[in-house]
Amino acid sequence: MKDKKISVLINREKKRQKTGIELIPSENYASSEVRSVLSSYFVNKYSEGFPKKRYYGGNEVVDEMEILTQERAKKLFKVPFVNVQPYSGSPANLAVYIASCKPGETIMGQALVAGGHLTHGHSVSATSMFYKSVQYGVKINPSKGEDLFDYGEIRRLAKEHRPNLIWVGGTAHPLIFHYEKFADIADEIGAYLAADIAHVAGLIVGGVHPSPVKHVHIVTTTTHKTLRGPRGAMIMVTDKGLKKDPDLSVKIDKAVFPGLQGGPHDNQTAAIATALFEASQPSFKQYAKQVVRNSKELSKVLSSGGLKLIGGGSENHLILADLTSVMGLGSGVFVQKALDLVGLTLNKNTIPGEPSSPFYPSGVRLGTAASTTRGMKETEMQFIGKTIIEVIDIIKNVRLPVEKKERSKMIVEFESKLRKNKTIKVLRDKVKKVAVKFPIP
Ligand code: DSN
Repeated sequence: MKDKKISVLINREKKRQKTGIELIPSENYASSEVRSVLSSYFVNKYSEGFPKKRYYGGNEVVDEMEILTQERAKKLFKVPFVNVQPYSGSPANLAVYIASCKPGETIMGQALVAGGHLTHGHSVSATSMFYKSVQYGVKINPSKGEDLFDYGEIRRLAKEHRPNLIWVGGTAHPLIFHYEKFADIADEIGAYLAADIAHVAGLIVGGVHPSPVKHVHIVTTTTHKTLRGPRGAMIMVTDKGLKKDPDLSVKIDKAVFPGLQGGPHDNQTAAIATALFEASQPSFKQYAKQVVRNSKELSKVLSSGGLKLIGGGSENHLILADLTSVMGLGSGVFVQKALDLVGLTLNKNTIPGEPSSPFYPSGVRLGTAASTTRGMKETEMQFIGKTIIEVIDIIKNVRLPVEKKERSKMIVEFESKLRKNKTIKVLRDKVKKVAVKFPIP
């Protein structure tokens, strides 16, 4: 029996992905092999527990598959232990808390507004409800070429609050992470250091971003961003982590199951194995290199078009643009919506020291992981960058109403007016023409 309604929606989504250009830096295109493994017979199985230690029968094949996934991850990331069962990044990070801290203990992470992640101790996340969270930020106005982190300030906070666990890693950080500097601080106070490499995992295995493995105790990652796998996550323990606590890997396993999760999604685990296989091929190194080249090229075009880029540009796959000088406070929503109309998908995002609010932030975040998977190179980045600047030029006089009640109505009107704009229609056609030249897997 065919589910026609879902078929229609799948086809519409496929068309949207094919005819537009994906710039959200946490998104990518999994290969058709990964998508096919996701819908394999593994979808039918329950396997609570871990290989050779299951609560259900019939797991002999699943055991082999999960061990294969673990071996591939260990080899690729050069770690002695991995748990490949977390459903996604947030549960993976929560498992790290359970394994390394008692409820109520202190943890420290990069603030979301400064480019961190909700699970690194944001006030609305379980990670600050059950733990005492201290947040560090980034420099608001760093000098040219300077690191965004103020290590003196991070060290001061660490010494004052003595967290048990420190996070390094973010979701809107355009520069390379210097893990060794965080390690110096964590080691000084005897804290666990966990690197959340969700955004840069593919760049690390591709050799274009440093690996945290030597410096940290725990590494978490999602598998669907630059790593280009299915949605999912992994938690790794390093040699340094096992030296600090020889039971750390057992604690991580227990935190994932039975601490937080039930049966692992075996189909997802198998698809992670396939993604790890793909990431170990020489072509993946070329991919990772091109992602960074594209991001640098796109940064150049956006900068010369008058946009202020946080960190002065990009050293990875990600760009964070501050729109305040061009369109005032809280204008990310207008740029996101206007670009959606031309088929360029990015997301509104807070900027360091956000002067507006997380729902109406003053920046946009974009990246090159997905477009590079389609084979786009510098020429296409120039086209994308120029189109973004052209769209911003059309809407540059729009301002977010100060009165909160007026905002949603005004945004609806803005969008419907822009939909009729002739230049926007022309740009939509141009984006489509470029996009369809680069097939999605
Ligand atoms: N949602 C992810 C991102 O977009 O970066 C973080 O979890």
